[in-house]
Amino acid sequence: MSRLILHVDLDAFYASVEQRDHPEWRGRPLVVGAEPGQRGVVATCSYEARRFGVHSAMPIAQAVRRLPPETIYVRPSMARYAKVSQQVMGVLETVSPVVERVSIDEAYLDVSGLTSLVGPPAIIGAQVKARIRQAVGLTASVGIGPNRLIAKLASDVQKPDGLTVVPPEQVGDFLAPMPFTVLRGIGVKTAPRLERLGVKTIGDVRQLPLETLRQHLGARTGIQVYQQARGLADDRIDPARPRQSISRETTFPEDVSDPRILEETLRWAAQEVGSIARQTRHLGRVVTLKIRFHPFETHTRSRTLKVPTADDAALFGAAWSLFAAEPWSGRPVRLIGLGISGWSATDGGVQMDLFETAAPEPCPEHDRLAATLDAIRNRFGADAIQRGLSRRSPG
Ligand code: TTP
Ligand code: MG
Repeated sequence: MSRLILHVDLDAFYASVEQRDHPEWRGRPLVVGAEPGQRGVVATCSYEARRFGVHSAMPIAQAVRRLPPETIYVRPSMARYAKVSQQVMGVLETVSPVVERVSIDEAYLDVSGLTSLVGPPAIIGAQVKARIRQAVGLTASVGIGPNRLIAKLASDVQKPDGLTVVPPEQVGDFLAPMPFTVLRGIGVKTAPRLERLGVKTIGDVRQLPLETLRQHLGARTGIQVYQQARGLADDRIDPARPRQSISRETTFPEDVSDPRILEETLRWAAQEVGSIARQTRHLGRVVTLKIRFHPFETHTRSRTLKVPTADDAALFGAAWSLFAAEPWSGRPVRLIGLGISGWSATDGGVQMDLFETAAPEPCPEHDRLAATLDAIRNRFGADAIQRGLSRRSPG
C-alpha cells in the first residue's frame, strides 16, 4: 500500500498577506521587496504582477521597467508573515499529526490515515485548502501523491489555488512530459551529461537502462535518478527527522552582478534557514555558501564555526565572508544560497534534545537573542526591531 503524502504551498505568500491586509491592493500588481529607485530584489509579487514576467529574485529596477504605473511596492514585514505562517502550520496540525514544515510557506503532511475518516484524497486536499482560507484568508496550492517528490511537483502544476491529486497508477504519465531537471539530485555535473545523452524529459530518462545512468552519473545518482523517473521517492514525513542540512538558495531569473543584491538575497536565505533551524532545534557548526556563475559553474565553500549556531546574523556573516574571500567580484551570478550542517548535540555541556518538536522554549543560551527577536517581531511587527546589519530596515 502506498502512502498518501500532501504538499501545501501558499500562493504568492508575502504578496497575498499584503493584499489580504490592504483590500484596496487586491486585484492589482503588487511587489514585495526593495523600493523602486533603490538596489535590491523582488522577494515575491502578486499573480497580477507575474503576468508582466516579474518573479522572485528579479532586480527591482528590472521589475519596475516591466510593470505598469499603478503597481504597488511594499517593503517586507517579516514578523507579520512569520505569524501567518505559524497560524497556517497550526491549522495543518489539526488535519494530521504528521506535519513537516519545510519553509515559511510550505509543509508536507502524511495523510495516509485520513481516507477512512475524511474521504478520498481530493476531499482531504479541499479540506486543507478550506481550513487555511477560513483561518487566515489565504489561498494555498495542494498536491497529493504517493511520495514527497510527486506531492511537491503536483502542488506546483495548478498554482495559484490549485489542487492536484496524482494516484499511484498515474504517476508515470504525470512525470513523463516534465523536464528531467525537476528530479532531485540533478546538479551541475549531472544535467549536461544527461543532455549529451539526448535527454530532455523524465520520459526520456525512463528510456535509459539503469546501467547507462550509472555509467554516466555515478552509481548513487544513477540509481536515484532511475528510481525517481519511475516515481519512486521518499515517502517519509517526519517533523523530527534528523536532517543532513538546512539550506535555501535563490536562482535569479537573470544573472546578477550587483553585490548588494547578492548580499540581500543571502540575508533572506539566512533568515529562512535560521528560522527553520531554530524551530526544529538544530544548531550547526558548518556554514556552506553555494554560488553558481553563468551558465552552470557551481562552487561551494564551507566554514566551521567555533560555536554552533542557528542565528541569522551568524549564518549570513559566515557565508558573506566566504563570498568576500574569493576573487568573484563582478562576475554574473545565476544562483546564490547558504546552508547549515554539522549539528551539535550538546549545548553548554547539557545534552540537548535536538530533534524534539515541542514548543521552542526554553531556547539554547546563545540563540536567545534570535528567539527574542523572533518573539518581538511576532508580537509587535516587522519593524519593531531589526539587527543593525539588516538591510530590510526601512530607509
Ligand atoms: P515561494 O513559495 O517560492 O513563492 P510564493 O509563495 O511567493 O509564490 P508561489 O505562489 O509561486 O508559491 O516563497 C515563499 C515566500 O518566500 C515568498 O512569498 C517570498 C519569500 N521569497 C523571498 O523572499 N525570496 C526569494 O527568492 C523566494 C523564492 C521567496
Ligand atoms: Mg509559495
